[in-house]
Amino acid sequence: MSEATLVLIKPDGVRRNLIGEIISRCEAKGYTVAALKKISPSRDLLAKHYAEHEGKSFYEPLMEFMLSGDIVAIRLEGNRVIEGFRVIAGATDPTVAAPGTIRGDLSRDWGTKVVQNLVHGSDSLESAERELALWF
Ligand code: DAT
Ligand code: MG
Repeated sequence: MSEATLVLIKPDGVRRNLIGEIISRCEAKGYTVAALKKISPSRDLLAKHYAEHEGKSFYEPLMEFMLSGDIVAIRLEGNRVIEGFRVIAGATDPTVAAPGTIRGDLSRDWGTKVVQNLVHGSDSLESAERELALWF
């Protein structure tokens, strides 16, 4: 049976008109966009989404950044898509993310308090199920 993950195109990706580029990379890899919506999430939804990071130094800047503009939420499907999307997304820090990845090719350090790295991808089966239920 096929797997599903939550992909978010964060406000920097939407502002920079990279929605098509990012979705193209997911489709070119062979994954299926099963559901997609552009939304302006509430603080409550984001707090649930990022509950694991509450209390960390970058938590407030992260929340402010995620509230700074529209987000595109995608249910992406395919065998091993949770792991596979994180590979094509690249490392969290865009400065060192490998060339060929979304973050490595399209993002960089802008000197902000929180890393702006274009995309979110669920990091485990449990996270994917929890996050998909929050956003869809
Ligand atoms: P990822 O998005 O790669 O799963 P994460 O879940 O650890 O990374 O963190 C969520 C987001 O928070 C991440 O995309 C960017 C930001 N972030 C993480 N660690 C950070 C740090 N040490 N300094 C600044 N921002 C950070
Ligand atoms: Mg994460």
